[in-house]
Amino acid sequence: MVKKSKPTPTMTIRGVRLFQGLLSREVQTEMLGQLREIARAAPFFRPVTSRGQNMSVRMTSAGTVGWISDRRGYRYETQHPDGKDWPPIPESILSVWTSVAPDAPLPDSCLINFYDPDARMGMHQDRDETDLDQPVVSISLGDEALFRIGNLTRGGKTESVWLNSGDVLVMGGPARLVYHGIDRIRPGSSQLLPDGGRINLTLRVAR
Ligand code: MD6
Ligand code: FE
Repeated sequence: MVKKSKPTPTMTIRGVRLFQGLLSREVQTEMLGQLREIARAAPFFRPVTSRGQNMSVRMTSAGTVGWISDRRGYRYETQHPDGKDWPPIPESILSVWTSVAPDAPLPDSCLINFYDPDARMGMHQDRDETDLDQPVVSISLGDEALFRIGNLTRGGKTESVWLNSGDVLVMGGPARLVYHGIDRIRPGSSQLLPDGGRINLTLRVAR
């Protein structure tokens, strides 16, 4: 279980609120087991950008809608590319949302990204959701990742922070649309995933 009382951020960078070490090892292990079941029903796939480039992360989703990227562009869809509904978002993951975003409606989508040692994510905004007043909550599991935070427009000075397994981050309010990305992961920095790598969960109110 995640603590019910509203936690205080350990750090706020450009309005992005970071809750370092919010999830105990036990909670992380429970989530990992549930994510394995999700991946059995909705296997990870490597998204292709609208320009035809393979992304380096592998993705799947849980919830009533999941995030898809292919030659037709980015969008939320009610089904996995295999044609099946996405699995529901596990309670343990929903409870992180209600803990750090108690005033927001429940999320309908949980994007699951897997990073192998060479994976990264370029600077981007999350703006495919219908109501951009609702926050995005992100959970880091496994190897540490260098998270870069930029500005509301592309370019300019940036600040970086290492995200560790069990850290939770909230992008809401004026920080909802800041550019951000993952420069690299630190392979072997966590023992949570037996074969290494990093999983990032992003919870959203998509529709
Ligand atoms: C990642 N995260 O941590 C990538 N997006 O692997 C994101 O792109 C992200 O952490 C929106 C809000 C929080 C995030
Ligand atoms: Fe993002």
